[in-house]
Amino acid sequence: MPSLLGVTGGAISPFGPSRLHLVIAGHVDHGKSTLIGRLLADTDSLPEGKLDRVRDLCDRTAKPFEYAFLLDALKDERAQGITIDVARVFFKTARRHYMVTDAPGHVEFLKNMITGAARAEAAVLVIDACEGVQANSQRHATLLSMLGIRQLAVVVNKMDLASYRREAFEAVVDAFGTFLARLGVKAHEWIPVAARQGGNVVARAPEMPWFTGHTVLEALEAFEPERTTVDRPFRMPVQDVYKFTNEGDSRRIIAGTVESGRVHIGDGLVFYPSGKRARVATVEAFNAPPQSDAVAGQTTGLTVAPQVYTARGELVTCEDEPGPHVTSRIRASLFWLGHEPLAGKTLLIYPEQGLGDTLQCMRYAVLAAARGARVVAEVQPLLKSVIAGVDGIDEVVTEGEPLPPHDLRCPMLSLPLAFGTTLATIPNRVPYIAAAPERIAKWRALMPSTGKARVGLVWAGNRGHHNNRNRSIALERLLPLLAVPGIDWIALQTETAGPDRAVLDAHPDITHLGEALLDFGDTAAVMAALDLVVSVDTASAHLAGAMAKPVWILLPFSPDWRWLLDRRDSPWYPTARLFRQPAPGDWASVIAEVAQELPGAVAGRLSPSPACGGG
Ligand SMILES: Nc1nc2c(ncn2[C@@H]2O[C@H](COP(=O)(O)OP(=O)(O)OP(=O)(O)O)[C@@H](O)[C@H]2O)c(=O)[nH]1
Ligand SMILES: [Mg+2]
Repeated sequence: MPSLLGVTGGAISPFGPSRLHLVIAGHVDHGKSTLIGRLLADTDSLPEGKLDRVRDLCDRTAKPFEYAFLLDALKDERAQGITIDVARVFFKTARRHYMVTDAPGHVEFLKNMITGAARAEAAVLVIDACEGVQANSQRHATLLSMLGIRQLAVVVNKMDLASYRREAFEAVVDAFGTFLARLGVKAHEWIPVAARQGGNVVARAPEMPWFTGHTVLEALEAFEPERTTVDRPFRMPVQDVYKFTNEGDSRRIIAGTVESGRVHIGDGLVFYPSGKRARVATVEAFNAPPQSDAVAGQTTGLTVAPQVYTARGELVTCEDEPGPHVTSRIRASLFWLGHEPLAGKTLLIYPEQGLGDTLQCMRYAVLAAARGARVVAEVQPLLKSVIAGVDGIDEVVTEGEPLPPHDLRCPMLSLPLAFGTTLATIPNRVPYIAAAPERIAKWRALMPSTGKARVGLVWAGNRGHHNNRNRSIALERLLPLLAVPGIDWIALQTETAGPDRAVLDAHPDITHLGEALLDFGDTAAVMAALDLVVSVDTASAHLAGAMAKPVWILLPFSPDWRWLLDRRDSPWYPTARLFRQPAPGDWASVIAEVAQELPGAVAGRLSPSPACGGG
């Protein structure tokens, strides 16, 4: 007996009490509709003949069969293989009924996704094992958490394309787990799936014997439905008060819709915020005899005794149930993009990307302060000591610490947008970061004091960065620079491994301070005593630029957006010089150019900015 109640783009079918509303979200094409189609097919939930009809249609139109066609009913959806509007499907198991919302994954249909997810009690987020975490995987997770959906299973789909390898699954778990942790969300389940083939949807996938967790269906069965609104305390906002006088009628009816709970004749009521009290005398209904009670969802009218004066806007509650929280102040932190005045407000700025981005965007703190804001900066732990002294910042917290109260919030990389920055108006007064004097003294004592120019060297970025392969250089390739006379080289690289380590061991003439640097406060203190920093595109380059240190930045052919194209200088950092690869992968030309420029530069002894501590 088919248990599919309907496949609709709109109306919800009414269920009995045991039901769960689920939303399937995730990036475009990661297989959401396919997962649901497979779930329906494998639980025998499709109407008689439906699967055959869709297969038939595909044959006749010479299209490969897609399980998604069971959901994607619009002509454009099938033609383009994309979900545009949400579709709702219903199926049931022995345990309960499910309403499943299939959300579109394309960014253009984000608002449809929000509408579809708004009432869900649990979510499944689908991620393609090969494509990994994409923009809308993150957006959807953020929106689900904002909608208050706390039950989440993450499906890593298309495992067949990843040869069912455990490492492919675990890479997604790692990457997305880190993202979710930052949102304060914990997934209940992580499931490797091949939706098209059906592996781990309802039946176990024999190709993945290493996975012993729940299948998708088992995970759904483990979700808990939210308490229904009838189980909650009684709440009815007063919509109006009707007074009838016809034929001696003296009723004064308090009308409204019951938002939650239940009320009976005789119940004691409390009105908020006035605090007035009365008892229910009658429960009225329009064109129907009086009732004995009213429940959530019902539009009703109450008469009370004794008669109290109440008006539209008050909230009716029951006296023996928990009352509402009454306040005249609402604490909210609003997303700020430059429109609201900042005077007298506390603005939280927080990181969303790498350390370099934080260092680069710190320049905006002083601008926010100039508009009258108290600025709280949330920063990565390695940056705390160096950011603490930045002008315009009143308080620094590290990621994960409790946030102080604030009125407005802006992610750091949105600060240029909030301040209307254009190429011509980039705020570039440097230095805006300085090293702490006591740290400078400590590190200066560890520097060579031969009278030669001191040049800092950073050859690799964060190994976790997706573009690290393109922006880092093996230390060995930089050895030609060591031949330039008149220079003491100071290696600032904090992590050194394998071949780089061997080069350092073979070159005691390089002072390697990197591994002793505990955080960027230490790096800043070392930089304060340098004449020049030569760095690949990583956080140290930003730090040197923010300290107004002469810094030469070695860039890949296709550089990060902030370095623009075809120019040797940076409008963000007046003391920076950019050395660009003339062709993809061509570090040899970059290194040759640096080697050629260095003698002249050190002969002139690039004088360090006095504000940075001197060398
Ligand atoms: N190889 C393989 N392909 C799959 C799998 N699951 C889905 N696909 C394919 O991926 C493509 C996209 O699948 P859909 O289910 O339409 O993806 P979606 O997430 O619903 O896409 P939107 O709703 O448009 O965001 C289709 O061609 C599917 O056949 C899988 O497990 N393995
Ligand atoms: Mg879809």
